[in-house]
Amino acid sequence: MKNKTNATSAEKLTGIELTKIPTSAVGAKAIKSALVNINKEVGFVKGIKLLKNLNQKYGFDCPGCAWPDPDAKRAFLAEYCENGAKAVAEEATKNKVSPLFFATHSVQELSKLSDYEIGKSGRITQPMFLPEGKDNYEEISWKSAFELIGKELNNLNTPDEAIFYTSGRTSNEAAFLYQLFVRQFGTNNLPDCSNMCHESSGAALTETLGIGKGSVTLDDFNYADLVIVIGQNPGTNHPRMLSALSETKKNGGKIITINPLPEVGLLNFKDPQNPLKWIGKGQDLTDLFLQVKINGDVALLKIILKLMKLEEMANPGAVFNHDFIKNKTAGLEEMLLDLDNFSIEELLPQTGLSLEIIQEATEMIINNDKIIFCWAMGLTQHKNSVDNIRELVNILLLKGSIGKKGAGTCPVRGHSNVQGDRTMGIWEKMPDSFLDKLDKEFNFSSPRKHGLDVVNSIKAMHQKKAKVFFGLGGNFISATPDTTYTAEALKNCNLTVHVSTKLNRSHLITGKKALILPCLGRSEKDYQSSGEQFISVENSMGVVHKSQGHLNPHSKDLLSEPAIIAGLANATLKNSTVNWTELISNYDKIRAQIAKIIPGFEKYNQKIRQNGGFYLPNNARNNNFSPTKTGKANFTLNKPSEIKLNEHQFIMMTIRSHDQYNTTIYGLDDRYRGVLNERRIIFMNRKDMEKSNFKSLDLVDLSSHFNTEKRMAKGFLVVPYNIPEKCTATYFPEANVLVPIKSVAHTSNTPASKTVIITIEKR
Ligand SMILES: Nc1nc2c(c(=O)[nH]1)N[C@H]1C(S)=C(S)[C@@H](COP(=O)(O)OP(=O)(O)OC[C@H]3O[C@@H](n4cnc5c(=O)[nH]c(N)nc54)[C@H](O)[C@@H]3O)O[C@H]1N2
Ligand SMILES: Nc1nc2c(c(=O)[nH]1)N[C@H]1C(S)=C(S)[C@@H](COP(=O)(O)OP(=O)(O)OC[C@H]3O[C@@H](n4cnc5c(=O)[nH]c(N)nc54)[C@H](O)[C@@H]3O)O[C@H]1N2
Ligand SMILES: [Mo]
Repeated sequence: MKNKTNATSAEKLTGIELTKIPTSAVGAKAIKSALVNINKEVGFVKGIKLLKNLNQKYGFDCPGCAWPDPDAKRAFLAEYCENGAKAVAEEATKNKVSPLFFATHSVQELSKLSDYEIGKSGRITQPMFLPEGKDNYEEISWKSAFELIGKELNNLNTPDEAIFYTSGRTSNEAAFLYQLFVRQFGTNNLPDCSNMCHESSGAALTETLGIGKGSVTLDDFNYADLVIVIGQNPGTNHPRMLSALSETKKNGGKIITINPLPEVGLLNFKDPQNPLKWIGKGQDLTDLFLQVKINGDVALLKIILKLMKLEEMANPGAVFNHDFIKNKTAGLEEMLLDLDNFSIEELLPQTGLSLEIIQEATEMIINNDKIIFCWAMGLTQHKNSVDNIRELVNILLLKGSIGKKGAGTCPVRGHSNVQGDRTMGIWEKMPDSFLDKLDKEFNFSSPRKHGLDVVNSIKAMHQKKAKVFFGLGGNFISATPDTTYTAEALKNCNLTVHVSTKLNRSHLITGKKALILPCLGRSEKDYQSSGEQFISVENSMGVVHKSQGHLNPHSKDLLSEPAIIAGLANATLKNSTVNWTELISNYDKIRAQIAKIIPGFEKYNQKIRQNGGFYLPNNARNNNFSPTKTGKANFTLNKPSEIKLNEHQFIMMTIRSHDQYNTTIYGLDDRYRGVLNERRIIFMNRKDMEKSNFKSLDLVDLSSHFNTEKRMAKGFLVVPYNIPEKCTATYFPEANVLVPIKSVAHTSNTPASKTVIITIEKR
């Protein structure tokens, strides 16, 4: 039966309409879109109540992105964005997936639906079990579910045969308990969504600056002279960031945007918090737009470095911050020398840009001191993504543009608590310093052998070296690369388990047996034996704050994530040194343990009750780089892209539309790119279309090429778009089937899902 399940979204087309691309982002249309969505999913009255509590100090943290909230004043009904409102609506939806739903819909039947249709089925109300050989999920009690998992885990030859995945919505409290359980069970197999997301940023920043997190705070945007937004689409994915950029501009700062696409939000913005500005032209945000080719960033940044070096040689002291370089950094000479190995003539074609516009950008960098670099997946999901980020750090270091107000690094995080989960120990290779403290506090020996990340977990399941998969949130089959290969890997498992709020494809591509454990969402009240609880999360800028839901739970049978982990631990661990039931009776008890182990969390229970939360320590922010290997901030040597395309090949990036949250599809429109009611599309340059003899909306099949391997995704419509030649774009997750499992970034092992080499054939 399960061999016939569909691992990818249905191929059917939904009726595309191409519209004019809007000239500005947010404004009245965004507000309307948010309200229509809320009304449809939850109803108007409950919807407005929800929005009122979103991102307020007494309310709950938006389950959308990790962009921070203002430290001081928060506008009533306004600290959310269109897509945050949609994220909330998605969780609070009226639709329910009950045992009756599962009894009347087989797994195979459900797998034939599109990701959009699967998600819209609604919230799961009861724990569900898919026995071996059966076609339908059946109701199961929590007790039996925990016992079943405990039995399977204890039957393994070694704890390393189990995989424990986390998606970044999990709270600090749940994450801490989870990693403690997994290590008491005996493995470090703790892959997380970060492995596919900002892992490259963490690797590059730890090496160069001694901290894997960004250095800036929200306030720095008020003081910056220059903000460079590279490889990121905030208009869709971090809309509230546009308000921060707007502040930079009001204070006289400038903005450079580096992206293969002219993303609407970055170019022009209408402030949603100022209704007077909803009509009219809006504010131009970008001062200089560099329409770089996909993966041309190292080449571009290297040209900028070479131009900076030339100017400094002609005019000593005019460009470099010599005091900073001398006192704070290591490796300048090698970096400057290495630049001679690359010529501008060779680098320029990789960027697709004119030298003049790069010179203009370089002048803006030279003439300003307080520079912030913001980036996201456009830099982190390439083979040389770690080089991308190290190279931008080189520029900041030459300028001494870090560790001072208005300057520094800003990797813009995705999931709302992905950064906090790492801080809590969700990582397959946590340092011994953390493990030593854990062992001492809980009186056990945690394993020291590094565990498996996402890509290596998939390979291990494929090779039948791992046999139980447990996912705390997320949608593993759809988020990971190489869908067909990953589906085979999951089907090899004895048991797959998902702790989820909503139905997704990972519930349908299963091991021999499967469980769905339904949990409370952010917006819901969480009662434990001592009374009502709150949880806490860390945003993109290292602020830890509380989050408390206000809605009644969707079903009386939901458990909180901490309660699920405690149930699991009680059923699995014999003679555990942890009293799990006691810890979850009152989350203050979990926080008291965190306070003893993790630096920066001293007096956690007291500090979390302060208005707005508290900042974690950040060495780079304080101009201290002592945690690096040299004890100083490190210049590095980096390599441009090695991708060479033949005449028929294109490079493809897999990106998000305006109407999705990762694998959760809110709707079928990509309003800011002028595409309505269709997701199976490929954006192409008109000249490339002419050369290939394609017309607008031609139906094509896509093949990716890696070494000698070929992968196919069928049935996409060609959409002419303003994108550099030889570059194309499709949506994630529909195109993940084309991303080869072995095509990963060096050092971070992140799938290179923004550089897939493809050919395109007309039907
Ligand atoms: N509404 C909404 N919000 C979200 C999410 C969501 O799906 N929906 N996802 C969340 C998560 S987990 C994350 S990680 C973030 C993702 O946020 P983003 O990184 O903004 O998301 P992507 O759509 O992957 O966009 C990548 C951007 O990089 C550009 N790009 C691609 N390749 C290159 C390149 O080689 N060089 C340069 N310079 N640019 C390139 C693309 O054109 C696009 O603008 O958003 C978070 N917030
Ligand atoms: N090709 C390609 N692949 C990519 C990317 C890309 O740009 N291109 N981006 C990558 C990135 S940046 C990321 S972060 C990953 C995302 O990977 P994941 O985090 O695994 O995927 P999501 O789609 O965010 O997970 C959505 C599911 O989480 C569950 N969920 C929602 N809220 C909660 C909650 O509060 N608790 C629990 N337990 N479950 C909840 C719901 O059931 C929902 O279906 O995908 C990666 N994959
Ligand atoms: Mo992400």
